[in-house]
Amino acid sequence: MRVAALCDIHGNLPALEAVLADVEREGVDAIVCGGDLVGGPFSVEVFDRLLSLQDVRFVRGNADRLVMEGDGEHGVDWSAERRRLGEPRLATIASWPLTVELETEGLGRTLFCHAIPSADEPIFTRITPDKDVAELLGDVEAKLVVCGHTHVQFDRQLASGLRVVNAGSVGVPYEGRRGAFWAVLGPMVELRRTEYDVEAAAVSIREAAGPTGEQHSGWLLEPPDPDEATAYFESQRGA
Ligand SMILES: [Mn+2]
Repeated sequence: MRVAALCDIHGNLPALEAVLADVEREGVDAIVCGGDLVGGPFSVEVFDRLLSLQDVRFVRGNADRLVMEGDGEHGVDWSAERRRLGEPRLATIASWPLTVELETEGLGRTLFCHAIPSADEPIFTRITPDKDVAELLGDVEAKLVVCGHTHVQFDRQLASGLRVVNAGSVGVPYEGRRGAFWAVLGPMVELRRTEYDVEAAAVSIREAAGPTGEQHSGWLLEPPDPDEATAYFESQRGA
């Protein structure tokens, strides 16, 4: 099958709608939502939109876990998020696994996770040494690992032969240019960027999300540089 990987949407509904239009044109067989659906202005709408689609699989990200737990950092009012989402949606989020494995056309066994297969927070980047990435990922029988979490796309092959792809972030990319970032798996790995009306999205996000909306809309209008984001994440590794 061919699969679209959509990670780190973070409640950005305008970005998701634009990506879903592209996904539809692409004619994939399934969507994997790679974690961190919530933690943003339109989490309820994003959740309901994705749950209304056929052939969507979910893995749980750290933000999805934090909203279940009802607290945490990242400048998000998690208790307000919990109230908006309500118990039935929270129960669904609680049921999401850390990994989903699918057989993708031309690429073989493909393991989807948010950060690493065994946990939703550890960080690695496109410049993390192979041996450190291999250690974090642990024993992987799949040929390809697809993750998100750090909001910077990459496609790399470890010395072991394992291919590791970061699909990037739909809702809060750190790519130094505007858009929504995602990936198509099968028969090739395609790192994709979808353009949408970021100016309009920034206005609606600022209005919807109060103080945190200011930060979120700022990230959209002036996207952080991927090299700077990568250097920052490297400095946080193991810290
Ligand atoms: Mn995350």
